[in-house]
Amino acid sequence: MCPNLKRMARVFSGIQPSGELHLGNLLGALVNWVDHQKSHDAVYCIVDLHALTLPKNPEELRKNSLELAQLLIAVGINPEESILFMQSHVPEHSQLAWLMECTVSFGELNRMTAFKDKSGRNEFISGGLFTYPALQAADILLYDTDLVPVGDDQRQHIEITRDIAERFNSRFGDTFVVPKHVIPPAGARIMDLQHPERKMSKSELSPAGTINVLETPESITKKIKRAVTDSDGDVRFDVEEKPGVSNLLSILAAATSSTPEKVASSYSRYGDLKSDTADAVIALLRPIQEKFRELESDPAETSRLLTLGSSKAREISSATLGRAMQNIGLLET
Ligand code: ATP
Ligand code: LTN
Repeated sequence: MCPNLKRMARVFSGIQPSGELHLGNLLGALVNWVDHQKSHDAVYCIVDLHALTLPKNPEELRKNSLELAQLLIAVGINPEESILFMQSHVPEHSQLAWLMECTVSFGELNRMTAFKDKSGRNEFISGGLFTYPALQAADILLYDTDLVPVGDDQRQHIEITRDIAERFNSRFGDTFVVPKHVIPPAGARIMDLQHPERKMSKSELSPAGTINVLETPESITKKIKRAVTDSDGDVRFDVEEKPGVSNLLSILAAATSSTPEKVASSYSRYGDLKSDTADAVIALLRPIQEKFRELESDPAETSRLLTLGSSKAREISSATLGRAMQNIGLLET
């Protein structure tokens, strides 16, 4: 199929089953995923192969993968209307990834800040961690993706995907749609509550700084009350000078569909800002937690939905892979 055929714009995004889903994932990415379903053809992938780039316990990986699928549905992804699937269930991802590895240069991979971050923090650095962006490019390009909703930390990975697609198209003829990223205005970068200079992250061991989507109201309140602020007592959005307070303003703004600047103008005391932020987060998470408990009791239904997702995904991905293999000069079977 020609990738330029007129059709509804397609969004694609991915998330790793690498630990518990947190508020940064929800506000930076998933809220946007749910929104895009209304006006786009949406494809969402649990990138379990990407999770293997850092050492994982097999049982935990399996459990996290199923739980993440249930959480995504609980957040509002509709697997009957959109496509929701596991990356490892669609072999075209690994197959196209090799063509992508051979299209990207060592120098380009070497400039990725996510690799520098993660390789600096881990003892075992796999080859896969280095070539990770090639697999991510394959994920995106397989679906003739127009838009990729992600948090701010993924900007560089989408840029490299665009570079790979353009290089492939110019060497081998029109093969891939060149995608654009979509970064949400509020919540694009939710920071750790204890270390507001670094992002809230699944793989960073900072329990007091991370709010998980399944966390209890008591624990959420406690963590937000203890969040690091500063001593000048002024409620103002200023990421450089006041990272802790600005992070709370971003969270409250994203949870209430406002902007951090607008939210800041309603507060003069850190205590009030903290208690309203805790209440807004609890209210945001309550319905998600309730829906998750329902889904958790029926794992067979989740498996059925994932099988449906991978079969819909393969219809699209096999056509793109075939086109790429042919254009690059591989002999047909
Ligand atoms: P890891 O720490 O293992 O890299 P992660 O918590 O960064 O995991 P990912 O699976 O890499 O989560 O990301 C899923 C989505 O959530 C991506 O679109 C990413 O941009 C977004 N995201 C992750 N952390 C944040 C954050 N702190 N603020 C905003 N968005 C975020
Ligand atoms: N690298 C991303 C996860 C990811 C992704 C994707 C995001 C893998 N493939 C394709 C968007 C599109 C991350 O670490 N958040």
